[in-house]
Amino acid sequence: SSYYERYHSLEDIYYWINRTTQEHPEMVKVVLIGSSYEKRPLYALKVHFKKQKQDKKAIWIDCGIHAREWISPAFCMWFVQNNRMWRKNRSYSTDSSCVGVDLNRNFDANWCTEGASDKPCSEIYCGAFPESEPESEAVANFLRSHKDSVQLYLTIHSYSQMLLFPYSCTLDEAENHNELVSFLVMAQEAAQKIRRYYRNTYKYGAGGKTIYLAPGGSDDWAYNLGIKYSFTFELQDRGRYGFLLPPSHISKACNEALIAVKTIALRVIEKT
Ligand code: 0X9
Ligand code: ZN
Repeated sequence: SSYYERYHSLEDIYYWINRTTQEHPEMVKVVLIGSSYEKRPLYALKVHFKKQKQDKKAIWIDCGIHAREWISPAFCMWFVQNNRMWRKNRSYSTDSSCVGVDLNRNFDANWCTEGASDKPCSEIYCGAFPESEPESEAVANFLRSHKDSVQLYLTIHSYSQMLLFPYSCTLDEAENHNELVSFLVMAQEAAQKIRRYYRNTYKYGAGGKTIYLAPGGSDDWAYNLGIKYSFTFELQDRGRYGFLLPPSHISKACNEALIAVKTIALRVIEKT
């Protein structure tokens, strides 16, 4: 069971309060509001779910007024716990209280067209302009300055078990037909190896046609930059656990991805 599916001693909870505030100083603040009859500190955690300039409206929740009701403090910890399903980065925009840009919509490849959103609250928010985010800018800068040596660009995501290649930012095929054919051949060979060695199925194809239109992705951007071979890997699984893939599945998921990387890399070496 996870940390939050167990009951914790007071000492543990003090430690947890400390760790949580240190890990997320912008979101969680600790306020000492007094002490118990036995002189133990009473802390309030001030949680900001959105950007706020001053103190705005708030909810008070207390847990554990009755000592034997252990589920009550467990709920307070559960409540504060971060959103495991968060997708975007953590940037604040000036004109919205919603947090985060989808970094895989923030690259300069048909930026913010169909398949992305200009609404800051969207899960696929493209940001204010291409490379507006420090994370995408850093990756783009590095690749720009190393584009002559980087022969193969791989970006690893989950889930759905797919090997995708350009384009995702348009339904048009990659302009060079020969390149398109080599993408298909490489992905097919990689998927066949995964099937043979790990008995697992991976789909493959151009992103836009295989899953959906998604402009502003790093793979398309890198390909347009001149890195000839560019793939998005969507690792395990196909939806049973989804983003919550259990640790016991890590080694198989990684080994099958590794065989795909090796297969594709070997082909790239042959061609260059
Ligand atoms: O939508 C995405 O960014 C990727 N799928 S995910 O479920 N991991 O979010 C697919 C990316 C495919 N490539 C591009 N959109 N460029
Ligand atoms: Zn992803």
